[in-house]
Amino acid sequence: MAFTLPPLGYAFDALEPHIDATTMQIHHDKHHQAYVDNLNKALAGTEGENKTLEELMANISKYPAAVRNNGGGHYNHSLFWTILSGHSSKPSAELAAAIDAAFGNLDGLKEKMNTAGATRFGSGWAWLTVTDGKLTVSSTANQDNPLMDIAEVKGTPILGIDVWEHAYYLHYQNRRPDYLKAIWNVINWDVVSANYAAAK
Ligand code: MN3
Repeated sequence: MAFTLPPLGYAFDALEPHIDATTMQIHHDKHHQAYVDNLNKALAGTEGENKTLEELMANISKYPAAVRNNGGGHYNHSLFWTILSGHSSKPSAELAAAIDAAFGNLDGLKEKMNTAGATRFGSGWAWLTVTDGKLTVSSTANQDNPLMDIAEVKGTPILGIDVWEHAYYLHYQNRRPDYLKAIWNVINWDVVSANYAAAK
């Protein structure tokens, strides 16, 4: 029943030049693997061992910090790999209409997400979430996410951007805003659109 590392689904260099292959390899094979291993270690022999990741997130306040940090890390990265792609795509008509209604247009969404990511002090994530049927932008610290019962803004995340330094430092060094600007070139809108349809 132990959690396992999901395959990346594309080559490490698929997101070049926006996200470099070495960053992707270390991020997936080392960082994400460590979250999986440490989550399994933290849950071993406890009742949490038989819970799904979503069940753990929904009741995370009842679990030790190791489950919150590593369970969040496993959930967040599992989503992150799927919402990235080297192939160009665009939001579905349905998602595009929701983005226009909430943020004016796609650039309005990008600006709001990039501000959320750039102003998150230290490590964390920027999120596009469906909350009560509406799109909301927020950010969380560390490996927290909007599925957690402790989250300030709760909902179903459909797009998450990792703003930990390990996500961008090799290529962008301290320039987090440049990484945030570039990542929109490799967003997999087919997956984000499907996430939206499922979440609303
Ligand atoms: Mn990360």
